[in-house]
Amino acid sequence: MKGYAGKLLRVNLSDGKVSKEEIPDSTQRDFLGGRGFAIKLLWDEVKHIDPLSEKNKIIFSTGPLSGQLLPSSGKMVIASKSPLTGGYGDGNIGTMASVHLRKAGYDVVVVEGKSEKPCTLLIEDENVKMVESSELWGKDTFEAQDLLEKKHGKNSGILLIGPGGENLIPISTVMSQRGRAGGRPGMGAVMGSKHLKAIVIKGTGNISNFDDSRLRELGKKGHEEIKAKENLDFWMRQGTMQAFDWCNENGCLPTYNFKEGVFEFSKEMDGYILEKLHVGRKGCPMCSMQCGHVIKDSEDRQAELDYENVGMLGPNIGLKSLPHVALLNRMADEWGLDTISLGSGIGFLMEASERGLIKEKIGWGDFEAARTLVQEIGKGEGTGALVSKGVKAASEAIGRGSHRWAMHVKGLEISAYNCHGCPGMALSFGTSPIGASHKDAWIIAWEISTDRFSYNKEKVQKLIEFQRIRGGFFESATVCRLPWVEVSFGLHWYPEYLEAITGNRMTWEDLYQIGDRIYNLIRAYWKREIPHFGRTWDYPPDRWFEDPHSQGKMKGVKIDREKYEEMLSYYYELRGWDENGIPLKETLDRLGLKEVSKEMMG
Ligand code: PTT
Ligand code: SF4
Repeated sequence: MKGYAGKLLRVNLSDGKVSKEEIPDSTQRDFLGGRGFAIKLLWDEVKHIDPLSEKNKIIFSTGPLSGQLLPSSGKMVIASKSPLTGGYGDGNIGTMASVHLRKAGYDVVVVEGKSEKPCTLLIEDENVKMVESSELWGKDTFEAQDLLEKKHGKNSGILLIGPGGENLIPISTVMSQRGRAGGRPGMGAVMGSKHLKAIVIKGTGNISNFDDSRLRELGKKGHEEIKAKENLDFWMRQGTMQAFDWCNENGCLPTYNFKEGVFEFSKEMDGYILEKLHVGRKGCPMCSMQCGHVIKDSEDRQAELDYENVGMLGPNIGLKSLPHVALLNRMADEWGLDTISLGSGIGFLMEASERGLIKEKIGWGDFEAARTLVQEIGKGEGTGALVSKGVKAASEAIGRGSHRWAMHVKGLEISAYNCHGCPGMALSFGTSPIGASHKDAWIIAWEISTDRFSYNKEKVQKLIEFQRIRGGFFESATVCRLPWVEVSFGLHWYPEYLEAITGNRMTWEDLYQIGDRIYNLIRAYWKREIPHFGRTWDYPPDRWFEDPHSQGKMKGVKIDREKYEEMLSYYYELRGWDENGIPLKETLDRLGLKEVSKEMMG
């Protein structure tokens, strides 16, 4: 199909074999790209294996919109069977590697097997080879990025892991460009398990689109629309950090391991403080609203901050200094550890210490202790080792009721929204297809601005609409969703882009159908890989049901368990799943997944 290279590059690191395969038109049509291609490949090829064994595969996947001259299109999905959750895992990264991969003539790279020695995969158009890179092993992601840029050029697309991934830490992520991260559910560890330190991509070709001049015109208009948006100014000043003040105002800032929703020191570290400390801006390729804000950390080195990072490494661990948070953020980037899981793990240890469940004394807001813990977590040593496999594993190791306040869903740590007073957002975390990520349905802003405390059907319907747009379309198309979310960039542009790229006119209804197909296949994957998977995997932690906030305007608020169950049942009904959350045969068949239903139902 036009707009796709139609090519998948497969590299086996065990024997060095490289092959180039056609991506069937039917896969392009039915799964669109990105996450859609990734789950199709995992369903077909990665079954009942240990995620850190050489039998696992890691997939780097773009979509038809990736790398095009369109707003915020420099994105890529990284997916695998997750070593953190045991189910489907993916993340979305902004990187020059996305642009170069498309120019090199591939839509997807699948890496399988395991190299004997640490290696870098070098993709230069047609030429693909493994290069031994023992000299990079052990280096942090900033140092390794510098060395790779020196060797291959500043402009090449580089994806790499830090010592966290090398040490097979299940909360490690993949990094790019000193500050872009992707693959929260342990994608860094999967690369590490393959001895794959980095992928370097250099592409020199062009994407062959149906109507290039129309696409150029549409892209130009899109960029112009974004530049004219009224709320762009505030976005450029604070980026994702504009959520910080808003969350505190609305009692949903994760504070003291999600015990509270307001932080008494919030004014010392919010988006307005960020504006004062701002020394530079970074972001993804092809973006005219770049959101990465750089400040000087407490060691006077540059670090990039985003809301999730600040929420989880700030209030969630009781830390109130933005330069200190920036330092922890930079360390996470160097080690290649996911900041959300890291902040959740450190918060968990602080609470365990407070409750006397571990012997170490780690006080809330203790910066030096947090700094030591980042290193321990990255090495899987000392006290930090307890949370290096995530808070679910930590609570299973400690026991004594700690699962009640281990803040995760399906084994993936909850991102920075405390939902004691947001049942719709709690359901969004509960039903997200990778575990507790806000990626698929950030319903919280809509929820707070409408009927916040209710458990009505409209909320569930809205949640599914968001999942279809965010988790279905944006993850598969594969482009950044923030122009739409943050500056109200029109959704109507996207079918027009697709038409100029592929020549096919698609409606949003068609795109929803693709999203539903992807969601059902991901759900089937969880069930196939974890036979006891079911309804209880869609619950948020007990803390949200049982420990009401003790402060702020949300004092006394918590979620009603029975009403949550009702919303969940309605969610399953709308999705065409049974009461245990498993797709019904007729749902899979209707979505063209007959082979899947056959395999599942026997
Ligand atoms: C995403 C998650 C997020 S979401 C953040 S901040 W956010 C954290 N960033 C980390 C980081 O930084 N360093 C680190 N070591 N770990 C980190 N973990 C956390 O990872 C990111 C932006 C952001 S900033 C968001 S909301 C949007 N996410 C998108 C998405 O998921 N899909 C999509 N189509 N568009 C998106 N646009 C926005 O991208 P994961 P990035 Mg990311 C330093 O990785 O696994 O998806 O988890 O990609 O290039 O860094 O851009 O307030
Ligand atoms: Fe990247 Fe931010 Fe631009 Fe999205 S808005 S493409 S995350 S820089």
